[in-house]
Amino acid sequence: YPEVVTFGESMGLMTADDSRGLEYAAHLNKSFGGAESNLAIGIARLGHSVGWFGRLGADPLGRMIQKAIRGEGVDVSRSILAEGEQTGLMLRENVSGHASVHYYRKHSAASRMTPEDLDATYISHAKILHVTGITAAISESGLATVEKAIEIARNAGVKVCFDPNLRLKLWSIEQARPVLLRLAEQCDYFLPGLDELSLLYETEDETQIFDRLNQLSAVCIVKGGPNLTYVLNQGQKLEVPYFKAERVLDTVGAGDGFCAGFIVGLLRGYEVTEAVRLGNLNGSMVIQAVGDWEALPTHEQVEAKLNNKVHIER
Ligand code: KDG
Repeated sequence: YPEVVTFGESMGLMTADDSRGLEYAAHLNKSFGGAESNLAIGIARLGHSVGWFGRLGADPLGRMIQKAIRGEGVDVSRSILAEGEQTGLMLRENVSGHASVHYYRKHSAASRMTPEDLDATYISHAKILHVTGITAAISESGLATVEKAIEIARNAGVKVCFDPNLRLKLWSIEQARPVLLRLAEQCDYFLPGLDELSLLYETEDETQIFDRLNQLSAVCIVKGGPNLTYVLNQGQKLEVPYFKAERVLDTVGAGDGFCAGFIVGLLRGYEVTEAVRLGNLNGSMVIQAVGDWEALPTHEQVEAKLNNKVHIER
């Protein structure tokens, strides 16, 4: 059984890497994305065992996604290719520095995920279960699946990591708030961004935000501070600085890369701040190339970066 288990919606991703945008671009670049599969790929590249599952359509996109995730060394044995259902899709463009995403995922196979799709034995044998608020947002049965998975994990003593991944194109803040705050109470590690917390707690006042976080039993890791990540652990607030990225080409996936590094740090028994440091490093590397997961580093690349090793290609 894998050390980490995660699940969620992965979708085809078509990007207009053309300043004319989706409306006028002649070609689209084809890949896929999904917060949880991004994370799973990140963990596999760092050399740890991880399982990702989701409901995909038995269609070309679904097969492409399942094969690609498997090819990254992630266990996909519990994922489902559902006959007669469709894999979700997202389209992206970046016109004059303005990035936007368009989802085609209503009634997708993933949104039909139900608690019956969960393999309780598989989850119970993991060390860490990672879930995100995206699965809670896509449908009522998606939310029920997240809640059931958390219950299975908690009963088995499996640690639960939760990234709210607030997506306001999927639900309103009024719909999201009670659900995400309830899930935050059920996890061991809560991994929100500072911008998400402002919306969830309806304040930009950081003192108030951190007071609210201190009421949670979870260790809270707050991404997106001024070039640093905050750690709130048993009433203590610590700051872990970012690694400077040599260039920033695409920030999508930074949070998932962060969570992958952080979880690997936990698996290795690092102190929380050390695990956050690995998360920061991982996040800083994924943003240096276009794509949600393609530039996630391997263990060797992370080691080389930490030891400032010069790499000679030929
Ligand atoms: O965190 C990156 C994800 O947002 C991206 O890969 C797509 O999962 C996705 C979503 O729902 O937006």
